[in-house]
Amino acid sequence: MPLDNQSDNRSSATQAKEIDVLVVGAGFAGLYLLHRLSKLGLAVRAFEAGGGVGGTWYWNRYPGARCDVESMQYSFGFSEELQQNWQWSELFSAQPEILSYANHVADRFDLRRFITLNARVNTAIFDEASARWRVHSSTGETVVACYVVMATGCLSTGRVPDFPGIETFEGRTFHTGEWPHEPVDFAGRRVAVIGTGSSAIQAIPVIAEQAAHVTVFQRTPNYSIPSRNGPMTCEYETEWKTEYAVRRETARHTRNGILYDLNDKSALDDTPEQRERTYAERWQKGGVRFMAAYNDLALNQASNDTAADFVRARIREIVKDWAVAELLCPKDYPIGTKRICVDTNFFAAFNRPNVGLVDVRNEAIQAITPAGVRQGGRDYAVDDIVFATGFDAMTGALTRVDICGRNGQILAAKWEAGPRTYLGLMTAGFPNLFMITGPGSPSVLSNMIVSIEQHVDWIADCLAEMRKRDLGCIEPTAEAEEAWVAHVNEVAHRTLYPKAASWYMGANIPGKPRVFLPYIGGVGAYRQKCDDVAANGYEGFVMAPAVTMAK
Ligand code: N01
Repeated sequence: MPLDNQSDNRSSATQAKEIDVLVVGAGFAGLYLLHRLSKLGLAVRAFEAGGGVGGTWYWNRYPGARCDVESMQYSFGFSEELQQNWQWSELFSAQPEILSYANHVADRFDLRRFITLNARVNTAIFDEASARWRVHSSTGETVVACYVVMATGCLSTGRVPDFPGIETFEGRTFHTGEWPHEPVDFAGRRVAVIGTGSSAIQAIPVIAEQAAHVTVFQRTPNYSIPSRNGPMTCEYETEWKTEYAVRRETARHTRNGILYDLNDKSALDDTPEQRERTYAERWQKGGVRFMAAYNDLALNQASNDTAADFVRARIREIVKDWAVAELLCPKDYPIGTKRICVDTNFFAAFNRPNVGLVDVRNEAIQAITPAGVRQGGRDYAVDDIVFATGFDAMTGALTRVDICGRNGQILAAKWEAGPRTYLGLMTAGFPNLFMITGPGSPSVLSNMIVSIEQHVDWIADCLAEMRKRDLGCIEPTAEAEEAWVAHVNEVAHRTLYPKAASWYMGANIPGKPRVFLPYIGGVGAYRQKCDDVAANGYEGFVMAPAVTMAK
């Protein structure tokens, strides 16, 4: 049986109807939650919508899918044995290997007994009299829990735009975030790829190697840095494993939870020649460390322009057709303010005779027809369409569940004008409902595993403290939430990020409020804030006595 398909209900844990904590999702966040909370002796269960564990890495199986944070860093640090024993085969691991790792974690820490697979949570209703959540899943099962933790991921609600005629298409369609489990053969086929975000940028070069022809429909060009991926060397692995304890701890206090050499000076402090050398070195090393070439690339437009100019020059060098290169050069937003992409041969793919680029910025896709894509009055006949069109990021997975808090308030309604949280951990009016890497926390601006571990540890420590003090109800105050929302906004608007129409701003979903969703104050500063809140008696939260939380 393939690892990712294991459905193991061997223990009574998955049968219990009244529990302490229900975890929604069994990706990396859900797995670590189950480990920490079960170790505390709490009665836990998880409902997982997928047929296996792994979250993002269970769903995103498109060709070329891999992580753009190095595996030695994009991995759990909570267990010394785990981090010493597990071996990564490449610097940047591909999806199958990361999924194997998630399955290994589930087995190694005996977590499957808590997880019900193929169970999507549809409704969660807070009963004020008993201070309990009633949670209903797609399997028809209802569980009553003191606490609910939404470990539903930031990029888990895929989105296909509402193109007219989409239902008439006679070929195959795919969304990168919900890719089939069996291999998809593109040999000899004409493929349309819609979108040029991180997913498309990884998928296009791989699909182009198989397909007869690939037509890429691009609305906004992206800045992308070569990954320079390669096999893991014994020396590199040993260097990391010897230093793991110190390196992990250092990463927890950095700006985005990733260790790389931040050049702590302004781009404008260097001469143009020095800058060119610095950027060239980073381009040669590859990966997101390019954005750490100077300390003000996210803050100062003039500094940012120097990095953006460098990348545009590289695109013009790589892409042979001048007109295609110009279309692929991002020009109207600062580099890094849409998620920087990391690629293997993306720009070079446009030198292939079987890859074409269609600009849909000025003339949008008019329709999907039975035979293909219609744009600019022209019909592009294709056999397959790959929608690499992204996600309802950060809020989508939360608001699509019918979450009903105090006084019948629905979460989606409360967040109609944008998400409101305290620390990205909880939202007022929804007692005992936690979020992992929720809006208002560093989340997608960080190494997700570092942020997941920090949130899980904070929540586990909080629940342990509540149990010690015989408390069973926690909720942020409206004032604390108001102040945090204002702070998240204020910090974001000190940067260049709001200048781009990005999914960070909700701009990819028609009608979604334009609010900067993650917290950009930095992983280290944010961790300190969370620790201070806890040390000050959970400042900004109201805690009330327990009803009957299990001991
Ligand atoms: O999604 P996206 P993604 N007509 O939203 C286009 C993470 N990730 O799945 O930019 C035409 O970035 C849209 O155009 P525009 C990473 O955080 C990580 O690629 O809105 N085009 C855009 O080009 C990433 O940022 C990894 O103008 C339309 C594309 O579709 C996040 O996931 C790998 C359109 C969507 O790009 C999301 O990436 C993959 C329309 N109507 C993903 N609507 C790694 O670790 C949308 N588009 C490497």
